Amino acid sequence: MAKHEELPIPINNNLEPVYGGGSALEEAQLRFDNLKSKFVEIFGHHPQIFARSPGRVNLIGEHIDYEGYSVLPMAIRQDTIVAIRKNEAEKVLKIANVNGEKYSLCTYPADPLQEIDLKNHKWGHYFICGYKGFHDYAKLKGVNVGEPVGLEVLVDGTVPTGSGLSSSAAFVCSSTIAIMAAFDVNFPKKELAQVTCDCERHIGTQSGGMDQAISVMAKTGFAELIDFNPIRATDVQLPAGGTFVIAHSLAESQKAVTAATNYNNRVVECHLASIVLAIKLGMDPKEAISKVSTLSDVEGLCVSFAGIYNSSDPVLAVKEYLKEEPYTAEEIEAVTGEKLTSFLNNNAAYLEVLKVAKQYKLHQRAAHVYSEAKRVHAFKDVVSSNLSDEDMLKKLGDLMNESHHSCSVLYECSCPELEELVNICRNNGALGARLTGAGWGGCAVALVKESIVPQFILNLKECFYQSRIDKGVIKKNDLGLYVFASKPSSGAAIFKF
Ligand code: NG1
Repeated sequence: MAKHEELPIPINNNLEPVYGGGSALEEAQLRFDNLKSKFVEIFGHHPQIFARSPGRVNLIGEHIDYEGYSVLPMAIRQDTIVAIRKNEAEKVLKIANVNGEKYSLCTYPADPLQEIDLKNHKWGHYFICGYKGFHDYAKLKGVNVGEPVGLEVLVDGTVPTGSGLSSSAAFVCSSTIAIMAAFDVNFPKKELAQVTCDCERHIGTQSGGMDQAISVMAKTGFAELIDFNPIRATDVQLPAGGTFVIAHSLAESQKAVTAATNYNNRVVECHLASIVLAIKLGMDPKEAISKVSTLSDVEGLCVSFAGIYNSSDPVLAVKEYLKEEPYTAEEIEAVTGEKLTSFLNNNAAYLEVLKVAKQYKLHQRAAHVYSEAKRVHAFKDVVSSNLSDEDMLKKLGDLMNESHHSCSVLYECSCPELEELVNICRNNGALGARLTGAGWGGCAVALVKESIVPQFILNLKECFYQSRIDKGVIKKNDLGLYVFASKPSSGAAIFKF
């Protein structure tokens, strides 16, 4: 039987396989009905096809996907649905949103080689990202999709934006899949995960690949261990009796705006840490610069070093060879023998980082990445062990707490609101709680015994959200959008009715 990741995106003629039954199905039916009627209102005819892709919550494994390490997310029920129709008569891409007040109609030429105007940010850019990604990949695979044609598109997204729940991946993946289906093509899931990850470079953001992989490959009822190079998904059955509660810190993480000091800065620090480690562990500087770019590239050398102490822990090499005090660019250049601006100049985003960075915390970032990578496997080992559900949940909670500590202290990607929220979760009975996603705002995820979930959510409302409601930061009626329990949901799908 073909492996799950090698299968194409499933095509359904009804909503049940994706949305299940009960109120979730009813809610989905309403959204699809609304999409259909709005599509007719805007474009004058019915859509040809629909595609959906979900957001995700990362349970453990933060800021390590771009270092080549496995992560363990699950899909959430919130998703983006894209309704689409080819329009052979007009070579224009028209992208509308059901929330037209917030997201006004965007139009683009049908030319897949167009450059995206990054200075003038528009929500529709994410669709064009997928459009370019699809055409690039079709060309690479020798699939003839003919002359560019117009597309009419209507989008409905329920993944909260800027919350660390991958609304952008849900949008890019559902767009790419809708475009693919409109052209009557269906690539295997793992190829789509790669295409949708790579195409984000068109809008100037970097992506580690986790979000797209889980959005495309998720299965109802399972979290997934996602490996990279090559992309692979392994089902992880979570223990009974535990539920993940997702809670928004209400600090919005503006990834694109803060990239140079936050997300991309950490990518550069890890890159530099890996080169310095490689050189200190005996590699020729020129070779290190050309061959090493992630901490996983240099893990083998670190593990060999640890062998001297009868250990296999790469953190020992970090402790030995990377000083705890931050490095200046000059200090790193003294090791590499080459200017940072010279060997990182093939990536514009890196150059932006170098312009604003005053120092580089190599020790802390590498210690986080290696220890977090280990915690992901420890998490997977715990769920596959013979422990009782009770003991399993306790151990998983401990790993989540350790992960948060590492993100907060070593990787410095937390913020005061997330610290407050994580503490409130723990004080109200969570077995473990941590920031999830990139951090610097966005959501926390807490592991909570199923039996106390309603009370837990009430307590969060009282201890964290009430004061914010009183100050008018959020509306009382919107609370359900900011704090909710989540079960592992299904991945991307195409609908033809
Ligand atoms: P979010 O939280 O969606 O911005 C980002 C990256 C992930 C991963 C996490 C940190 C994108 C689209 N997503 O997630 O790949 O690196 O941060 O673990 O860049």
